[in-house]
Amino acid sequence: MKVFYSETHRKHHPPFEVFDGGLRVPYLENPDRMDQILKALRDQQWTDLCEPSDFGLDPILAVHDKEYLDFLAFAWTEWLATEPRDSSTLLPATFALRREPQKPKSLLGRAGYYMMDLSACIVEGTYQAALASANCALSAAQTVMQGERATFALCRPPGHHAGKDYAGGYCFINNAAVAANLLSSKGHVAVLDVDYHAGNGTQDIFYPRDDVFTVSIHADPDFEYPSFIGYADERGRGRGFGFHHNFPLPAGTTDAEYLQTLDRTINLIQGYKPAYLVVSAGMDIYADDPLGTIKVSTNGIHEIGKRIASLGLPTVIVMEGGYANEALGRNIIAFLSVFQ
Ligand code: SP5
Ligand code: ZN
Repeated sequence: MKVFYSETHRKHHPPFEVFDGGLRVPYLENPDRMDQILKALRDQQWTDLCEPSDFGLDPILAVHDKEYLDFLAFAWTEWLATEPRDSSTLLPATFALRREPQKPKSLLGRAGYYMMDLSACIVEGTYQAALASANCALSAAQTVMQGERATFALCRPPGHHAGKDYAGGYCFINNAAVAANLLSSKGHVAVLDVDYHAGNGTQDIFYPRDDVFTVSIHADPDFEYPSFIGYADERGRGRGFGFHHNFPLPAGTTDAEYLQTLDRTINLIQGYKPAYLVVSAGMDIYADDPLGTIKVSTNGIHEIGKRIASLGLPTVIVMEGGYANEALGRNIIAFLSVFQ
């Protein structure tokens, strides 16, 4: 299986994030995640590590707002120019309510406009890393369009929390959405998001569309991040109505319960008859994940892979979250190995 990966992610390594209560903690979405996965992938003879191609900005701008992308491109330089007391990472402390907010000129004002939380830390290499990550997803999509059965985009930073004009949850460019949008030029696409957190960015981006069918299984936002979106009654808008589905789960969900829900999503996707499948593969559903409360085992992850693979669709698998670094390698292998 072709695995698209770029070393450029290392340029994005924020020194900390801010947790509930204002606690500064070491950045959980760190480069070591990739090292753990790479080590495991290199041990398998069926994996073929490939550099992504550069697709330029057009396929990214097909999903994201131009002014938002410009913000990402220049934020770091502008941040240093403000001569902040602590320049280690750009983080605003005031956020825009999405009630037709005005967009201010000041850098911190725009950061608050374009960010939804205190984990989308911008540092010097963030934009470059985000572009390289999107190119991994685009390269994987192109490979599947050329006839491969399945490819893996080993994306970092992840993408599914990023919307058309906002960053959040460690995400800046929505890699899965950019890939799905490229595929949609060739046929209908289904996106299945199994990351522990609701894929709010992907949901937002495709909400009005009926040519990309989106389904997300995740911890109930009633108790978990991202709190304000990801509920079962959100089904799409306009011609997109009926083309989005959320499956919120309680804390403590076991393998058997998770797989029951997964089977429902598999049936929905089968009913849609897509030409392509994009999987937002977050490994934070794993029982020992430091951010998660869902109790899926490595075996459970293997079974999830099997059932998704049984759809028999050309599939782009996109890396999302997963913070139990020590287990990431074996969990990714457990998931991917059934697609070879
Ligand atoms: C891609 C991805 O998985 N992003 C997840 C971002 C989640 N950020 C949530 C931070 C909430 C902090 N709560 C800490 C509770 C630890 N027990
Ligand atoms: Zn997640």
